[in-house]
Amino acid sequence: MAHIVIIGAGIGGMPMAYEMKQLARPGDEVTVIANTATFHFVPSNPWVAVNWRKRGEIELEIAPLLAARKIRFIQQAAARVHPGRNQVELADGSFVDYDYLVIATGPRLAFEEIPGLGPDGHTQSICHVDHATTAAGVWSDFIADPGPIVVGAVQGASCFGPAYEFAFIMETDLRKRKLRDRVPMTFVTSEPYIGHLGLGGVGDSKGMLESMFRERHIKWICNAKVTRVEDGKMFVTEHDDEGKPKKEHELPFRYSMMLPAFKGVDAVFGVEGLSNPRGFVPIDAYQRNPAYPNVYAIGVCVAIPPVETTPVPIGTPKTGFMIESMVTATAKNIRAALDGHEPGEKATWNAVCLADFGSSGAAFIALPQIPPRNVNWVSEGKWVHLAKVAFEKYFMYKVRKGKSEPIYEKIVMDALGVMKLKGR
Ligand code: FAD
Ligand code: DCQ
Repeated sequence: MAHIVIIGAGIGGMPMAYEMKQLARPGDEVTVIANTATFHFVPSNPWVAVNWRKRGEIELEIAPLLAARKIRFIQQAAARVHPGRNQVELADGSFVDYDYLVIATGPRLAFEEIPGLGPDGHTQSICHVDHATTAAGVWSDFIADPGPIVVGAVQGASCFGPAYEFAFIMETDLRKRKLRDRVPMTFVTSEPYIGHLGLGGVGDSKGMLESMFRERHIKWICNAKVTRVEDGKMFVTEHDDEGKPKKEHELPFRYSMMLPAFKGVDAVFGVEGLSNPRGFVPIDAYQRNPAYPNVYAIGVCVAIPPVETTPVPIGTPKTGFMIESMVTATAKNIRAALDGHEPGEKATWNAVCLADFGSSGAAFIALPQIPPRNVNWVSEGKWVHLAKVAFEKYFMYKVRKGKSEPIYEKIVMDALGVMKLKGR
């Protein structure tokens, strides 16, 4: 009988544990190692940061959920993966043996790459619920004494959607409070143009988001590198199309949230063959690490090349639908390996996403990720805001009930022509 170990209990890790348990043979053991007691629905962090959600509403205790499904839970950080000896070293110095390992650790937030960036410096973050909770307190103070906002994503970032979401969400909150007139807003991004999203744009995301920025009086700077942040001031170098410095900006702010670049977590960083120079885990078409084929990776910790070269380097986003597709493929491929078969399931790296803008939102489908595409669609409207709230409730329900993808989700997705698994 086999021991399947999953590191991480987030958007990828929890569904992975459920799907794996369901697909494993009766005697196989499934174990989750996570450094937190709670699961968080990360896409709702922007709402936490403006006090539209309390953190308790988007978090669930992991231990009882896993215990109810006979999945073992070790609440500790994985300190190091030793793929040569099929072991995970835990923070307390003990070791866990595995036959199959699934790495689902999400990003390490690389604030240290820019002096003054991040919650230990002078900008807020929404990437982790702890940060969003801190940001919510700072937002309350800001509301009492507003001033300029700088929001966006730094060089090397890959996750741009939440930066746009948060700009529009703050803007909506300020308008509701009749404070918008006191808050000049600037969007600073390493993308070559507004709406690139790390995807080379989706539909006319450039036109749509530029237009929304214009309508809401949000200025923008593209091809931007943030060189340093001081208390209340961001130093930004704007680059030309060749990637040469074009203009220096000193942007005063009273509130700032910037998406950092992501790296892989320390537990895999520098492990020969297991991770690339940024600490991301390379995988083959079947989610397996080429050097250690009994090690699989899913979610943000996976190495994916940029969609195209840009003047200021940026990465490609890994969104929820793609992650769920990786989960399903991995569970099926591990089951095939258990049965002594070759893997057969490939995830489809489609970007399907709901982005919330406070009272409206934008839905996009990019299929495949790299243009030109068969489906290249973006649509804006109030329905997306409502759909995102519904999706949050649905995902929380799914994690609470231990469900892997139910049939009606598949019907909706099939109807959209977005297949999670290739060739199905
Ligand atoms: P995570 O959900 O971050 O989970 C990682 C887990 O691993 C966590 O439980 C963490 O505690 C644990 N962990 C980390 N290191 C260790 C260790 N050493 N040992 C043990 N455990 C460890 N995508 C969408 O499709 N739609 C959206 O609307 C959307 N919004 C987003 C908003 C924000 C603010 C961000 C940052 C991302 C958003 N994404 C969205 C992208 C993506 O869906 C999320 O980043 C998602 O959380 C990634 O899932 P994951 O499982 O890879 O990582
Ligand atoms: O897992 C998802 C996730 O959480 C990480 C999101 O964040 C909110 C998502 O947006 C997934 C899968 C998504 C995509 C959800 C797409 C729903 C599409 C419904 C479209 C209905 C059209 C009629």
